[in-house]
Amino acid sequence: MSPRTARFALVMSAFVAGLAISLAAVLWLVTPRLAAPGAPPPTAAIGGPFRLLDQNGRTVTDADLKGHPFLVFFGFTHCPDVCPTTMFEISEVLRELGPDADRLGALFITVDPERDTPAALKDYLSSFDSHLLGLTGDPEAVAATAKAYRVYFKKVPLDDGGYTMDHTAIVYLMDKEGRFVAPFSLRRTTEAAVADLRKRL
Ligand SMILES: [Cu+2]
Repeated sequence: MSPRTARFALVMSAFVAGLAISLAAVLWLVTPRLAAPGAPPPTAAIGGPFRLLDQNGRTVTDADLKGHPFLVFFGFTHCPDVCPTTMFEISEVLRELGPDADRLGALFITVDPERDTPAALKDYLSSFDSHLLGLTGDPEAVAATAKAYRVYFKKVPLDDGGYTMDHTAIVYLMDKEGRFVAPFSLRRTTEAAVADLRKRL
């Protein structure tokens, strides 16, 4: 082989190897994961039992929500933008639902129980629709609930000595049995969001 042919062969084999790796990656992504026979559907992996305190200091468990579909959002009252925006948008949906809002649960679960006491949640939620239930608890109970919903959160120190929280910002729609239905999109008109919820009531 001339040096030129050898170089060409080398480049070609690197190209083919790269192609094979890409193809394998694509196949891995598009192949549905095989579940064990009799295993619950993957959506069952989101949600689960919890035992927390609401903004009035009352104990609320997942059992209290049985029989009603519900929305769940994890956040914290010191959040500068995402949480207040989401709470505002959910409030718009609840208002548009009118009396039907009584047949739906809407949970704001804090990822910052250190600062978000029931009293802090009560104060925060006074700016939003009164159907919203703010939930907190001891850090272990909150962390277990977040884990059940596959919610990521992390304390991030700020320059001023305080801290903020990084967190998953998905609104979950759960059915009457407490099973995950789908992420609930607020990137649509209030009417469209309400029509989606009415189907579940
Ligand atoms: Cu937030």
